Amino acid sequence: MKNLNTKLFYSLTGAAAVASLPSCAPKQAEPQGPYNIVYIMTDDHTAQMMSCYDRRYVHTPNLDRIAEDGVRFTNSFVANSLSGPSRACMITGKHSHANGFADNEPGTVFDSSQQTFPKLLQAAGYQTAVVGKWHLKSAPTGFDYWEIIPGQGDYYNPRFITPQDTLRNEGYISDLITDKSLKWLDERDKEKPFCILIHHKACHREWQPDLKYLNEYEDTTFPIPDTFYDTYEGRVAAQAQEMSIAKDMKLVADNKIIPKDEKSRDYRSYKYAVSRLTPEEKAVYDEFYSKITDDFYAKNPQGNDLAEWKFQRYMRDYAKVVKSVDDNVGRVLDYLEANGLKENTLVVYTSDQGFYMGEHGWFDKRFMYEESFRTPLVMSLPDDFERKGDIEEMVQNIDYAPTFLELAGVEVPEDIHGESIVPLLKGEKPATWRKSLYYHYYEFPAVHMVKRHYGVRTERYKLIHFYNDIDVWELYDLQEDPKELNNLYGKEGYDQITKELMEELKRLQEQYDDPIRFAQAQK
Ligand code: SGN
Ligand code: CA
Repeated sequence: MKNLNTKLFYSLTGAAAVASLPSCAPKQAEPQGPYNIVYIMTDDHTAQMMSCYDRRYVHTPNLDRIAEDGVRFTNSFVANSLSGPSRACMITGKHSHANGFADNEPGTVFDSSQQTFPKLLQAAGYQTAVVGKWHLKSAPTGFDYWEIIPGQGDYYNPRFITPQDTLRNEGYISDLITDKSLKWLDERDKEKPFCILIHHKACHREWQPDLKYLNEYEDTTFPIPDTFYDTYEGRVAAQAQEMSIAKDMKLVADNKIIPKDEKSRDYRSYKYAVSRLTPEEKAVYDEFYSKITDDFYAKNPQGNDLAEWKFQRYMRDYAKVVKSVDDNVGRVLDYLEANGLKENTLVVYTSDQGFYMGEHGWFDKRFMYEESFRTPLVMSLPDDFERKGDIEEMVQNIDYAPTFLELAGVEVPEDIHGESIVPLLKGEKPATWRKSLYYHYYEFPAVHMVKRHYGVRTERYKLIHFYNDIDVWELYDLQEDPKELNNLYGKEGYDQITKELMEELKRLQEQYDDPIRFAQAQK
């Protein structure tokens, strides 16, 4: 591992020699060895539901611990706001067209023979592991150890797949993923550096809480976002989506109403939701949601009252699921501290994308609008890095791969699209840092009916092109209109900025070699 140390030293200090360090060398100039990487990622966990980003809704003391102790990225984004594609971007460091996994459709399978950061770390002497959600369909490669959930997995008594078999496990998914991760950490070869991906199912739909937390947040009435009743004026694609809390969120599957008619389709949906619970657990679940159901029928909400009732149920269940995530992140942090690993380990907490918590009246993600284009990102840094607080530069999930590689002293391959954020972690302000981000979403027609689009975002503006079945552009001034309600495309006075953004978009599509360059409407 000596080579790793040397390379790392260069990258941290820019110094030309490492052979004999003077004893008075500053702390930052003495890397303690190759850094370990604990990369925790949840599913659909949005920054609005983390108290280190947003204090309106929930309390997440352990996620906040990471941010308080380390850094919080205030401009963190994904490249394609959907689970499988997002995971493919982060593991390859490349946009979707280059890694080949652009959507979650049945025919899309990750080509696991391609270059990924775990493979490169493994080749450099790291021990590598992934536990939890994988969602790339082909078996994981580049890992010494893997134990994943099938597809979206289950919250209660879930199955896990290993190279040998698929087994039902007793317990709640977030606890189990953490148990398995800590076990691996305990049993690993302690002579080698490691990289573990702890990838949770939570907080994915249908937000099923740990039964011990059913009563949490029940006394909370969450404030309704001020865009909840958005009418999507001037935004054709937003009008066509099917991710509205009022219209598309399901009373049974999502809001957990227990249907009375045992012959109905709804009843089958309820039976499916509880199918993994033991009879004792089901009794606890039924008791809780029966009360909710009775209250619902007593109130019989209609119109806006119904939409707001669904919103409150959604927020409460989601918040409970977040509580389990937070507990489990705390367990990992405690483990690292108790085992003397904290000072030499990068801990990353992020999500596969952001999510709508009622903004624009929605749940789900996919759009290049801020709530789902963004993703939370906080990191606790090895002691050699003294950077603390907020990092405001625009970063994207294609940046994780080159970052981890640089931290491991591995050369970053030229074909990776992302940029290593190590300079930002060292407190540098590189003048050449990216000034714009590229985004491309593909999965249409599909669940939630978000049309295909690509776009560019700069610090102030966003230009989006919805193509494929329509040919519609949108332009937002994020400074004047941060909630993206006013599409300025084609409006008087915006010709110049539109032209500049079009050029920037074209430049990015050329730089990344995206074959869809200014696609024309396809009928
Ligand atoms: C499922 C969900 C959708 C969700 C997709 C993709 N429906 O189809 O709401 O958008 O997954 O999510 S569900 O009723 O089956 O939960 S992703 O995070 O995996 O990309
Ligand atoms: Ca997701």
